[in-house]
Amino acid sequence: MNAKLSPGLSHDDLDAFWMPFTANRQFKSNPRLLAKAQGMHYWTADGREVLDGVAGLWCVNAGHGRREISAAVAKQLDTMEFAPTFQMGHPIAFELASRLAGLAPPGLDRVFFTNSGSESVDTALKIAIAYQRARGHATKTRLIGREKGYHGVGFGGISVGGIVNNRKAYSANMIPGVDHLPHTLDIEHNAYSRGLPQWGAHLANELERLVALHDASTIAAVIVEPISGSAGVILPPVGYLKRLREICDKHDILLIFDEVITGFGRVGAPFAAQAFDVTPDLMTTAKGLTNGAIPMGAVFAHRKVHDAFMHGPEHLVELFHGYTYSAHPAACAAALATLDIYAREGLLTRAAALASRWESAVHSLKGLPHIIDIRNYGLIGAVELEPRAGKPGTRAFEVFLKCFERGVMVRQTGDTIAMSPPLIIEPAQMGKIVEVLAAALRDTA
Ligand code: PXG
Repeated sequence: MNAKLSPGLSHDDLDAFWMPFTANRQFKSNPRLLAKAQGMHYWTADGREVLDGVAGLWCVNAGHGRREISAAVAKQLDTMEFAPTFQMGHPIAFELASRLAGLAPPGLDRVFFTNSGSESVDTALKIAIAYQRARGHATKTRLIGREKGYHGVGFGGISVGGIVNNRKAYSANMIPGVDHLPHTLDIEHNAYSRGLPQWGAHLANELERLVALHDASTIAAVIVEPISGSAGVILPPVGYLKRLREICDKHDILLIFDEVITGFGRVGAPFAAQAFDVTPDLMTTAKGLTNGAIPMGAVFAHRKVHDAFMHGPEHLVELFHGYTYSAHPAACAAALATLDIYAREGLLTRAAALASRWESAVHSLKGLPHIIDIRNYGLIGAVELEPRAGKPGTRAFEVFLKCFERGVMVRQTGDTIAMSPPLIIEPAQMGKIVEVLAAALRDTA
């Protein structure tokens, strides 16, 4: 197989790139190459137009090819490609942090920069533990995550995460002192809920059980995704997140929201914390922060968390943590340009206006072959398929491939098809996503 896949690239050239979260051998035998993007679309290396139903990977919230972002990055690289932020600073890092603080829920106005969601998670976990120590509660070190949670791929993130395939090879190497809440996916009670499911708020009370088991004096923080994406779009039952907040307050435990996918407009408000009216103490973000154009993450800390570190001699470093590329100038420029677009086009709240159309569109699939549940919130949708006996995930993978062949990119995880289109989507494009998915489902055994 030496046919050219695109100019300068043949099948033999695919070997060196060990691809992330990919069936490498299968991919390389039948590659899917994206070569260009604009607006709501990708174009494949052989020139086919593909409607982007997942905002790249939940990150290109303002749609593709935003020249304001590339121009801002180019200008910044020409002016100053890099500047350290350890014991030094550069102006737009401060400007960006202030702008972000202005978008965040009340109190979460201190921002620590990272380069990815995984780094944001590990940063937030470390801040939580160090915060407890800084205020004299050095025994509060335990972290509580949740089954089916996804918090990236660092050792901290997989330890609090709850996806078995991400954990099993490292089961002896997880960070110690972690426990997990049960997940909130319950198809038996909640199938075909529109928006948040009514059943299941009581699942938050499991935190009381873990407190009774471990004692609050050992627990630093609870981390959850307000809506989990990677495990197949799992929604918080009505009242669940408020209850978690209450229990955390009662026991002096920090609450961390991992908003890597829910942040920056995905659920109809800047952050899910605002959409659900529950304010965490720490909030992890990445993805939509730069519209996916340059890697960047940000951890929002409540001022009380930040201020607990600001004691002791002023010449000493307060938090021994950071990355060479924390607040990289090119990433800051990309983020500022992205925030300008979000503000100008109202994209951080647009999903709220589109949510009911989106809900109707995805729920119109009910009754098609293999579907056992449909879930939605904001501009997130998921269709759950009956797994094939003994071959979990294969049916949904086939559906994903068929959609791609028919010009729509969705995302498959387990037996779920997940959708999270750019927030610039128009109703006709929602129609196309659903139409192509319906055809692919009818066409799949
Ligand atoms: N936390 C959450 C909640 C995420 O969704 C991460 C952390 C890690 O971010 P980085 O930037 O380190 O990848 C994520 C990432 C999917 C999918 O299809 C989701 C993610 C990544 C890749 C695929 O659901 N989320």
